[in-house]
Amino acid sequence: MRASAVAQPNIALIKYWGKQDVAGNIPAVGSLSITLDSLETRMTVEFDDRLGADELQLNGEPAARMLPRVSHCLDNLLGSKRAPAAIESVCNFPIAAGLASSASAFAALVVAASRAAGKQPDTLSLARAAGQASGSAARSLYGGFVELQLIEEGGSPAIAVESILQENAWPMQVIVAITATGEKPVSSSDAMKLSAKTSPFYASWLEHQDHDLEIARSAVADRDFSALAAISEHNCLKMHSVMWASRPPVVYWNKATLACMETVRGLQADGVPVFFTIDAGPQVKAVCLPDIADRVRKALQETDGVIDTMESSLGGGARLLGMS
Ligand code: 2P0
Repeated sequence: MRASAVAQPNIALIKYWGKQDVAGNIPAVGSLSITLDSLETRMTVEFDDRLGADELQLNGEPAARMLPRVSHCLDNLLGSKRAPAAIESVCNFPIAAGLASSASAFAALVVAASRAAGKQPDTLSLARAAGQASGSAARSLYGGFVELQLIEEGGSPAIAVESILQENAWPMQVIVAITATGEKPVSSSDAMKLSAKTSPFYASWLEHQDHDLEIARSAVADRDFSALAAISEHNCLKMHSVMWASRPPVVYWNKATLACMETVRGLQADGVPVFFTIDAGPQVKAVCLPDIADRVRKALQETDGVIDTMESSLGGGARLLGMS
């Protein structure tokens, strides 16, 4: 059986940074994100006993380097006695450049693989399987505004994920300013470990996250844009401060990253409802209300060092495209 699924990346407004269980990939903190619409990864999975081992194609090319992580995710989902899989991944945006390509990839993978194996687990089980491969991927199983919480289950930490507001309940537009292409110098996983081990701000980051989440959750419930903007920018800058204070420091920004932040600040000074957020990469994501998206996009396009922009509204969670 062959199954295809699609998933979108998500952008965290309240960030996941740090792990409490590295082996199980359980985050140290909860997070809150928005799922995008027009950026996507499509995954097709077919299990075939005749294959000697798993095979992965990424945008039509063999992708041996990424295969172990993908195989490991399939083992976690279906057990290591499963048949070898042929996996095809097609991604319509840059990979490993701070645009959450692993989130959409693993979310689409768990949906396609479970159906190709004749299984139909509930969404939380799929989210947990995706999250084991990439923490942020757990959120891409759900649409709109999504919260990932940490819970205890049978004496062990686990994640619970839910959509707290559907994508069409509070429309937003996200404009991504691409300020560099190419892969990032340090993976988020490595940077998180370094932060936990060496940053003097890490303990404080952990301590205040629940409070930030509470403020963001209320802002979403009240559709209070300025409250969401303020806590999102604060949480983003706090995460980057943790990284900057690590040894060696982890700095994902470039000159254009800072220039984009200044552009957003300029728009805010003119009363435009927009805010920025930045993940483990140099790209800047501007989140705004849909009616002023053209103005925000134009301002970012005109910012020094911006190579390109991408735009997306909010989207739904990962879903099956078809089986054959
Ligand atoms: C996030 N990031 O909440 C945060 C903000 C980057 C900065 O989740 O180690 O690729 O695979 O669990 O999911 C990127 O980290 O990390 C991420 P792993 P992942 O979106």
